[in-house]
Amino acid sequence: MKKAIVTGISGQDGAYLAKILLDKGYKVYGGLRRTSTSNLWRLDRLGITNDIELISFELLEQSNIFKMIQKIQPDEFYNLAAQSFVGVSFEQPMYTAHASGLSVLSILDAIKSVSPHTKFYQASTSEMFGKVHEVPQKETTPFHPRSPYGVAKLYAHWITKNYRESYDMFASSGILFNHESPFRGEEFVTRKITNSLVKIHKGQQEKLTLGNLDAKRDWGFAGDYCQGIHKILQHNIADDFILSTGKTHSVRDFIEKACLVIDTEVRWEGTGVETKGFNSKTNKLIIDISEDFYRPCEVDHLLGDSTKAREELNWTPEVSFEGLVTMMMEEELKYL
Ligand code: NAP
Ligand code: G4F
Repeated sequence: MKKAIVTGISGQDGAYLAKILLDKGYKVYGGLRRTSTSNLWRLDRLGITNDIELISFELLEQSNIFKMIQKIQPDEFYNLAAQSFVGVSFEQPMYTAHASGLSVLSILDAIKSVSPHTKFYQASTSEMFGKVHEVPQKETTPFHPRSPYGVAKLYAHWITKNYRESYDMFASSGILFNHESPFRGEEFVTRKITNSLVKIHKGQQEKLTLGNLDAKRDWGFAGDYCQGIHKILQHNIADDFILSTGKTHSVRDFIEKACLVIDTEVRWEGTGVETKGFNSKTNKLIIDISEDFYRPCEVDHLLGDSTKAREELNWTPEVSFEGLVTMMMEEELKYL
């Protein structure tokens, strides 16, 4: 039985990846940081909470990381834990640098010292491309991060590569473009939109307040991407791979598609922060804009080219943009 440690087990990707590994017969150790209330709802919804051995894991605690790896001697280590919200990284840049960047060095160094057979996966991100130097972005596209989160993740990405090249470790990174699901945290824009639109639809909320509607993202389904994460560590050599759909949509497109699921059409008026969205049937204001949700520096346009993963890993995303939006809306309608 293969042993895998998955950090960030309480997060979106942690849940999907754990399910994939359990279905493949792995013994899964889920790294969980201590909190005063349980946040295992995603694992509960997948019905896998009791199949995972939960272990105490804190990104900033080097000795905890070292002892855990020494004791478990995992075959595979998936590092999904991070301060993952770009917006917060502008408010907490130092914490983000430690949690999403430097902490990866503790993990790599522990693996090198006490469990060198362990294959390591780092959750890298399209946010590292930031102010993009080419469209679409490939593994060879230069990086230009635009947030403290992107900068921290770039350190983690390069230190993973450096340990691979210096110490011949099996250390790979997946450069994943945005991937969403009903398990997405409510502060990220897609889930904020689906959650709020359904609440408005059910009379539980007045309106939805957003930031920049014109940003474009290459949005895929997290379940598909976690299949890709597993494939990256099964490849015959350690390497870096982009996972993306190759299609991009604006925040505004996402809203319009989501509205269709509840038989609503949006009529837009105004531009920039003055933009307002009305329910075209009732004329009720349902969307407005606040500068509070703008970032000091924006990533305007992400579009990934995942040819390498498609050819070398035989990975393809299955859920379309329309399928993703519908899945997220239907899950909100079921649970709200
Ligand atoms: P997520 O839902 O926000 O999950 C993040 C996980 O990290 C949570 O389990 C969280 O625990 C844990 N965590 C945060 N700070 C920690 C700390 N100090 N010590 C230990 N654990 C900590 O993120 P996700 O969407 O699943 O993404 C997984 C990884 O992929 C992240 O590293 C993210 O940066 C990266 N990524 C995501 C995307 C995307 O579009 N989803 C794209 C590219 C890369 P709590 O539940 O206790 O907060
Ligand atoms: O949903 P978001 O917060 O995701 P963002 O910033 O692209 O980051 C996500 O994807 C990265 C991969 O590229 C991951 F590495 C990262 O961990 C995270 O999962 O924002 C998407 C876009 C941005 O341009 C933002 O400015 O939506 C825009 N937006 C407009 N109004 C908003 C809002 N974002 C949020 N969160 N909330 C708003 O009200």
